[in-house]
Amino acid sequence: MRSTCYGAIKKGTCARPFPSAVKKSECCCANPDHGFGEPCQPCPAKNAAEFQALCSSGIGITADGRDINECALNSEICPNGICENLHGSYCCICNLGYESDTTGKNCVDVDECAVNRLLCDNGLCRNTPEVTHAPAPRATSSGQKQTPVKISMSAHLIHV
Ligand SMILES: [Ca+2]
Ligand SMILES: [Ca+2]
Repeated sequence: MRSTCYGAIKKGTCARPFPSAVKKSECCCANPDHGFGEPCQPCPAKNAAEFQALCSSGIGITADGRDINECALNSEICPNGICENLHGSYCCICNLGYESDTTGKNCVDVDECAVNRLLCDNGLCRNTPEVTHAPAPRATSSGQKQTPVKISMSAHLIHV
């Protein structure tokens, strides 16, 4: 039977309900940190026998062996990126100015200041959670205009 799936459990209370009602295995096999049902119960822990019984094909697969579309389940699964459903998993395609971490499931802000120390030549570079804005575009010796965005996206090209 279908019921509400919750994205998180905070201090024992289910939080962040997802919009559509799903089966327990769609909710709990997607992520054992979810909560399920009305009243909501925490999903069985990943190493619990109950989880093995419910999710016999492992994380990301329903009880009847179908891929769980994590992107459809949780529309906010990829902050700062776009979710792509994969068989048994998902990944996040990150927005400009963000890069995926080693799991491919989180988009983290790129520290443009660390990537390119020349970004703000005569100023103090401060990383921001978006594409870093340096002072106004300026012409290079070759006369080509370079915008700050272009600099931050191609840092290793201007080390000369
Ligand atoms: Ca999937
Ligand atoms: Ca940044």
